[in-house]
Amino acid sequence: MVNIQSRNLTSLNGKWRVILDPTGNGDSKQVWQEKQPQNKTDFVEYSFEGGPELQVPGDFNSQMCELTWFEGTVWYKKAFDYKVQEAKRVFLYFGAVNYLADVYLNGEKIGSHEGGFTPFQFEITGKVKDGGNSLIVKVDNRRVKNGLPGLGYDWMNYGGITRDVDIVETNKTYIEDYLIQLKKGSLDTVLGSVRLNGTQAGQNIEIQIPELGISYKTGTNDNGLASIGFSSTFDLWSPESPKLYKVIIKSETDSVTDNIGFRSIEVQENKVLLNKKPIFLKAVNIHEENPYKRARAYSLDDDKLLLNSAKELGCNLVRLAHYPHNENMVKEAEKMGLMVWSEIPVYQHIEFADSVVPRKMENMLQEMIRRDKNRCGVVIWNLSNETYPSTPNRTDALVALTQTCRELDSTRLISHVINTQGYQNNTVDVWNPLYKYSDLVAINEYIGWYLPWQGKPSETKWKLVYPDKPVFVSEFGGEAKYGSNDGPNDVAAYWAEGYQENIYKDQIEMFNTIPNLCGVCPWLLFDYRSLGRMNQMYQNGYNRKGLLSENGEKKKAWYIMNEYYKKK
Ligand code: GCB
Repeated sequence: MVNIQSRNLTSLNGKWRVILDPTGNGDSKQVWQEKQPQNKTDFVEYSFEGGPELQVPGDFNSQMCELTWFEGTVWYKKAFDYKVQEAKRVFLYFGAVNYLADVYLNGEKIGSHEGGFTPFQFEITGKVKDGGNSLIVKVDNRRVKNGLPGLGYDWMNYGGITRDVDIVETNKTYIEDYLIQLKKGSLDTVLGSVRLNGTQAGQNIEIQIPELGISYKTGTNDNGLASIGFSSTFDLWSPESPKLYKVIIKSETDSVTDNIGFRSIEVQENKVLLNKKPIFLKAVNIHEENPYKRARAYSLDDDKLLLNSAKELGCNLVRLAHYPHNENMVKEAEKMGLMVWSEIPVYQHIEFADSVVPRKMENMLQEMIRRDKNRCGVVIWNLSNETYPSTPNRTDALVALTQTCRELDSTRLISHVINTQGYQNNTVDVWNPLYKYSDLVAINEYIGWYLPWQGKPSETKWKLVYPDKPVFVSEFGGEAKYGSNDGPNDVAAYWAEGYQENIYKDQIEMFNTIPNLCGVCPWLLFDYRSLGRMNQMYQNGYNRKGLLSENGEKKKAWYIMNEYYKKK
């Protein structure tokens, strides 16, 4: 895999021709061969010519009214010119395609990918031609029973080539990967690695951080791998001072530049410590949707809209739910001083009994970590959300995944989000086998919305199975339609702003009762599209738990949360 950071990219973004294929016939007709009739008696029953065009990147649902609710196959085609350079290797990079992608170049299949939210690439050296080329991508966003996510989820299934497509050129031996982050628990020692790909495996390597006068030299072994370790005095990255340094990674045949920050994140004595100091995580949940465009967010402008609102709310962390968001989102959050919670779509209805599921989870985890492991802003890898019941299949698979995650990256916190805690006699009973393996006890609870309060919020009792771990309320809230007023005599009614506001007031009272509370995270920033939400009066295909409406209007609960964060 090429790390595309700072490389010269040839963008294939723009208009692509498409064939909509709701019947799934394109495979049997072998659409990717792009046969052209040679004479009038040649029968070819497909053609990209004459068909519609779609913008890439972008979800297809928001681009054509025929596709609004579509879950199925769309064939995409891009014709492009290319100049082959003998000395170069060439890769075709996709930021993300939701959900399955089959990729064909000049009539030949070059690969497939499963998973809607992580990047993938194929080497096309020797396959891309001098002059005209034709790239065809079959995109299928149908829900898959043994997919991630599975069949049921509470967000809009935006399909298509939703992120950038680029051609990346490298030298014959190139810097395939690097890790440059502080060692776990250290404020001054960098521990990492550089990996080369190509025939010239043994090379001199230099890491430069000009601002700090660092020029660290090492070399790769016969497998192209070098370990890195050096110390310095860094201006540490934090929400108040999100300092990033220009870092240059050089080999004899390649050079890559990145902007990297240095910080430590750990859990000690029931607390989350950032740079060795306790920090309260003032978070908000965000879906990757531009509410104004009613479309999948992908551009820097989309990302800024979401992140600026999180900042305005008073947050220092964003939970990017429920899948890895686009890379700009993570980079921009880091620049703005927002810590990032990143997660894979292991969400609710996962088919753990199917033996392919653990492999898929691990692939996605690797792809997420691979992309963002140098982003110091990312402080938490979350590996699952609301997986129940606690069957042995589920627990074994997620414990194994946690171990893999620790092997891939031991520097960040790891969590699993649970929502099956008990709640009786005003006592919350927090347990789950996965908490043993998590750094945080992350709880989703919707008291006041899906279930009634059982006593005064300020008198809530807590039974914690791991009293030595920090507790994070990763979701809470309730729905309100902006502008919907309370019932007669000011009695707040379901869906009214006042009702949601009361939930927030009660929740905040309850937060004071939670031992080891290290942060809270309302569900969520903006109202968002979710077709399973069927109350036509108030929801109409929207989950209305936003603190902001889909038009950006602030609901009453926004102000309650904003005040809470100001005081924290
Ligand atoms: C949850 C899920 C979140 C849902 C939310 C809700 O527990 O994690 O994805 O959308 O509840 O609105 O019910």
